[in-house]
Amino acid sequence: MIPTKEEFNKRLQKLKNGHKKLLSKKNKPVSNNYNGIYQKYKNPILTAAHAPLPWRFDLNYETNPFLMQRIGVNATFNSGAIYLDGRYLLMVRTEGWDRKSFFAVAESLNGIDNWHFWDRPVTMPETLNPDTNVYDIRLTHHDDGWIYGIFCSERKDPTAPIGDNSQAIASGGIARTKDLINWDRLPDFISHHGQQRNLVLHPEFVDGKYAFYTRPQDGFIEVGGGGGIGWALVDDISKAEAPDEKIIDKKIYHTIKELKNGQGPAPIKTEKGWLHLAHGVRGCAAGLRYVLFMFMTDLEDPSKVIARPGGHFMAAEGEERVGDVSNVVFTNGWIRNEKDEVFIYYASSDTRMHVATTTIEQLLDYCLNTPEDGFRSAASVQTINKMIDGNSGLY
Ligand code: M1P
Repeated sequence: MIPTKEEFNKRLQKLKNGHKKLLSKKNKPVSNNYNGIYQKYKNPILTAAHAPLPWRFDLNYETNPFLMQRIGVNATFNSGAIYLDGRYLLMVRTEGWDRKSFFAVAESLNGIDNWHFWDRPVTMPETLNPDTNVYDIRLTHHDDGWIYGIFCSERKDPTAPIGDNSQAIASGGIARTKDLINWDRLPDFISHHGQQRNLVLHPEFVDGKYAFYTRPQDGFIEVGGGGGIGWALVDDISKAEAPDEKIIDKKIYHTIKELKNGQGPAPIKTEKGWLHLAHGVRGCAAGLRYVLFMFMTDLEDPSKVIARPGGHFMAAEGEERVGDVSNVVFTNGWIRNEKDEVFIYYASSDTRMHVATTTIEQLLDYCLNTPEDGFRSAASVQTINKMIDGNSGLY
């Protein structure tokens, strides 16, 4: 039986109340995972259920008397981030039931809870060769005055054999804006070193040029001979082309970045150097395991690594471990506010968004005083013993 208008209105009210309750839910720090480095929070900050109701439901009784969800959001993850006029803004990779990702801006006043999406998703202009899928945007407020969005643009590989729908080509999409609403799309980044994902724009000119963190890869998933975090200087961002890419952080056997690694958000400038957050990937029987790690580069030469804390900075824990692509934490957005607090926006298992809070001081301490990876079990034991010796009489 078709519901009456009265029943429809009741269902709609219930839906609205539930959505409002979800969006206004307070978040609390997790109390049992102290590490002194950052603070995780109990609830994800954005899930598929946070997507506005008018994006998903036809709210007209005449055309949708069952109040059916006509369009679905599957996941809200890998978000770029920016702090603008005292507002914490995320540019969220929003994935529909149709598996297409698009960008949508969500806003919060405290960076932790009460996130709500702007009324409409972002209309990102296409190039003459339209993207099949766009995702993982990094936002950089550049010295030239523009806010750049650098993202992965994916298209089917035209050379794939007939019937092979798995081969794709990833390249770096570039767009710029002043308000996150109106975007100018520039030509895609041209790399001479294969495909590109995890392309990030450095916020300052270096030697008068635009500087990019790159991630050259031979294939779409397998990086082959590529796979490290690269560095490339570009003369003209309106036709960005990088003949040279130098690897500044390579993948290394038997580490958290054995298979591949990629720069996260644009680095943060401090008086002691640039703070970098990145992801490292290794393979195991359960598939690929993605964790976050940090490093620092020199203030004058951001391509020179000056600190390499060993091991992972963050890994998926508890419920974070399960999702569409399990055992993954990924970040492409963080925010430093005027109090030097840092909000790390990370996604778990390609499904939902979380926040972890820390400070510039803590991150510098972490990067400068965490032992480096010794690359052998015996070296790890030596490092622990050194710590135990130093702790003598203190415990
Ligand atoms: O599924 C995990 C991640 O895989 C890719 O990252 P990378 O290029 O480093 O392997 C991306 O598709 C990313 O969006 C995804 O979260």
